[in-house]
Amino acid sequence: MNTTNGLSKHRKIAVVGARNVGKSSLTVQYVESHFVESYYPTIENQFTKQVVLGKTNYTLEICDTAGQDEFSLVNTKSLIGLKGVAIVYSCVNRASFEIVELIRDKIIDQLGLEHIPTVVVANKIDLREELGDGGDSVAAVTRLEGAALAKRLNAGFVECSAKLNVGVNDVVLQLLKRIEGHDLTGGNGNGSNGGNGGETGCIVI
Ligand SMILES: Nc1nc2c(ncn2[C@@H]2O[C@H](COP(=O)(O)OP(=O)(O)OP(=O)(O)O)[C@@H](O)[C@H]2O)c(=O)[nH]1
Ligand SMILES: [Mg+2]
Repeated sequence: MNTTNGLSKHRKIAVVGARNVGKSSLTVQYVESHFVESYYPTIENQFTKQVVLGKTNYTLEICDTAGQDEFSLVNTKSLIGLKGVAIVYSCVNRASFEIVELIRDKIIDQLGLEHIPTVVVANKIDLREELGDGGDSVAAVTRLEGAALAKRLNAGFVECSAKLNVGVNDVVLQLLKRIEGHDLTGGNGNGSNGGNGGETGCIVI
């Protein structure tokens, strides 16, 4: 049954973050519904997926980027027309958490904006659970720490596991809602409102 209005809006999003945090695994889990066990460092990959939010069809262009470090910039090509970013860290790798803000700052600098709709994503929660809550591990990043950072960045926050397919759809749902709230208030993506968008359901088709 198709209840949408037949229009499809194009939205480009990028998946960024340090190396080896699971950006490609999350993207592949979201788009192709399977988990990639092996590690192949990414140069750059594009994916597309149709999503319905409320009564609107979206064609999502998802840019899976090469992992960043303190010194790298996201490829300019990935940033052209970008509407939102998912910044991924591994919750069992503190260094990857510590560069989230820097990565965000560099992206908005490169784009010449003050704000871009953002979701901070804590991946690999299955491994933190294996460590036993993460509270005692220096490397592990707790949910509270992740949520506090996201709040400070005026971003959404999702904890997930690409391996177990937990929270993966929620990353896109939250980001799309933020993009739409942002577009409604900021028009061309220049506003400063992180926006929650409408409380409509998101169906992945
Ligand atoms: N246990 C567990 N392993 C994961 C998870 N997500 C990814 N991995 C593993 O972590 C490794 C790195 O995953 P990738 O998705 O390639 O990481 P990436 O961020 O794309 O890496 P770069 O492209 O180099 O930046 C792989 O061996 C994945 O199988 C997860 O949620 N849980
Ligand atoms: Mg990758």
